[in-house]
Amino acid sequence: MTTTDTAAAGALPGVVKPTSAEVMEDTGTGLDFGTRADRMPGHLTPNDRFFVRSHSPTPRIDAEEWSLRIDGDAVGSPVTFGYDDLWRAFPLVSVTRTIECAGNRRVLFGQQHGQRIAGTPWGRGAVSTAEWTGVRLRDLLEAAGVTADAHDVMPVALDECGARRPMPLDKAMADDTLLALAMNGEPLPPDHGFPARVVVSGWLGAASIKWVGRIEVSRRPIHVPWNTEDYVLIGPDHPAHGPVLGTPINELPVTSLVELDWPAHLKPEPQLVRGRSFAGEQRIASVAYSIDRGPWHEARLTGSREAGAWTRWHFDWHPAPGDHTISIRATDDTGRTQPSHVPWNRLGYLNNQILEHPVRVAAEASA
Ligand SMILES: Nc1nc2c(c(=O)[nH]1)N[C@H]1C(S)=C(S)[C@@H](COP(=O)(O)O)O[C@H]1N2
Ligand SMILES: [Mo]
Repeated sequence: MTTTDTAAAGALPGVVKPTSAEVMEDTGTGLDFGTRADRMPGHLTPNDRFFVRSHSPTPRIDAEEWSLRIDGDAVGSPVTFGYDDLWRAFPLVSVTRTIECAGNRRVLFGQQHGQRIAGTPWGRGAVSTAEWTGVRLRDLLEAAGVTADAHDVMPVALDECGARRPMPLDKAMADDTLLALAMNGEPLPPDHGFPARVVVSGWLGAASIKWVGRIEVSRRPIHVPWNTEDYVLIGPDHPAHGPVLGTPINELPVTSLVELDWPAHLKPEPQLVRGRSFAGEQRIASVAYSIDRGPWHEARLTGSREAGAWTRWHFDWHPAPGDHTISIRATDDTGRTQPSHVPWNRLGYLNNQILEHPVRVAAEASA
């Protein structure tokens, strides 16, 4: 049972937490707010700055009345868990994982291709990192007697849009696929999926379903709009297969951001330029930078270099006054790197083109 107050939802803001322009990037949809790249403290994104991407308003759910049902034709014994059961009956696991929306940098994609693209107009803010604590999805599936012939596992949400997206059994059984109950040491905030959300490491954000109320386990592949028409690469390089309009997105490619405003305003003095790169399920191996499209140099990687979470880096720069471009190209330990061009896809997903960050350098900050 869920107490989602739909009657009052129209009167309540779609997002519960404050989304001040000082720390968040407002996409204008009323539901989607990015983390400002130039306001990123530390390795973990604080809960109040973590980006929000919701297709319908944040449901207000009472944990006491909430439950999670696991069923479908590939479980031997369907089960229902309450909130306290989840905290007590299973080993708790914590992992640091980055969540990135497949549509991050869509506005830049539109500029690169000379078109305006439908969908949330994301700048660079649809990526954040938290330490997630919860139970392994595997433990829950085993408790429900998942059968050997299970094919797809699909979390189903309690929000108005009934968000759902399947993943194959092996991803659901992975060590670091969680049903998260806490984020950076606190119970999940309402906007991030309270009381429970899935965290699917290294995959597009849309796989990490928030406000989960049911998990369906199926013997057959499951087709729903989020893997047939949305979160699918659609275009000349991506032929349709049956009900699927193109290539469904799962693992994320290598991407980067610079921790500066856009365009950046800098003074002509020696300074550190900082940024972060993320390689989905893989580990960042190196990050190269170039100034004004000159030779590539290696940035210095700092801190954690875990697969599934972003890696921080920096380099020294003493810029001369004028307009400049900082280019960033990260590479992961499987050799995947950021391309100089990302082919067209209709919904503007997975824009991981070599980042070209515009910079204005002047003695006066207001230049
Ligand atoms: N129930 C539900 N889960 C959802 C969504 C949603 O709209 N409803 N949005 C998805 C998308 S597209 C992304 S990118 C991530 C964003 O997670 P966040 O809001 O915690 O940053 O949640 C995913 N999970
Ligand atoms: Mo997303």
